[in-house]
Amino acid sequence: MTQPALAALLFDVDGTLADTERDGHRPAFNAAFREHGLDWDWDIELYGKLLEVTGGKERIRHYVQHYLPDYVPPADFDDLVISLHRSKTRHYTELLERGGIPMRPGVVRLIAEAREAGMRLAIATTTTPENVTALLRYSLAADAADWFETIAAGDIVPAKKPAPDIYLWALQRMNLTPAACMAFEDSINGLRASLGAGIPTLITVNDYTADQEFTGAMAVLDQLGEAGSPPRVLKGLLPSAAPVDLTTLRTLHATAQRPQQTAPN
Ligand code: XBP
Ligand code: MG
Repeated sequence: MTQPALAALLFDVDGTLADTERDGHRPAFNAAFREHGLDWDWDIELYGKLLEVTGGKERIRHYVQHYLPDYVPPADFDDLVISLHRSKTRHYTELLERGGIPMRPGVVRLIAEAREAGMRLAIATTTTPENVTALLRYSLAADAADWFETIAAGDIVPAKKPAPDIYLWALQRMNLTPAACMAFEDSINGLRASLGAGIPTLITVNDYTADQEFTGAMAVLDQLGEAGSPPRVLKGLLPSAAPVDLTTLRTLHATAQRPQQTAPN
């Protein structure tokens, strides 16, 4: 069977569009803990382990269950988690507003080229919607949220990545088949989600995910690259040594294996 033409690019946010985890989400969690009088502190190494669990509220619960054996949760623990997470979101979006986190190399360039070519664009992420719109607004362009036909984010589906649900939700909203799309991810949880939805996926790793095993990805790169600093290919092949552009993506997509879709959670 021939592959349908590439019609849409679906982007993960954290770690893919921008390196938001270590110096964005992590300090925002810590600020929220301090604000609530808690002495919890997630250092860079611990946070790398906690990233195993996607979703901020889910991550806080996981931390309490697995790292604080002596902590006795208060009767209103569910409310505490919600309050902590609200405070974390505020700290995080304020950090973005201060211009705290740039887009990763090649992201602005590729999105501009895709828009010019009329390629359909979407976001598929586990992070809170306000975080996405703040990042797009302050690190991409004032109206950048409007460039994306669908922003699938946060609790919109109960089962977060690695479940395929957020991608399936976006596909349904856009009335697209997975084979007509390409996903951009940075982590194994993200790759499981996109492949589970049947979408061919390109990985750009970051410090937290560089050692993960990306079986099934079309290719694994260190970044999308810019003129003068091309991507380093860590796994798979790129059709050219140039920064990743639409021509590269179309060639990769035309030859990609079609991942087998799994059932939603
Ligand atoms: C992103 C996440 C998110 C953020 C925090 O994963 O795991 O949980 O760290 O976001 P992915 P919230 O890049 O795979 O979507 O605190 O808003 O949940
Ligand atoms: Mg990610």
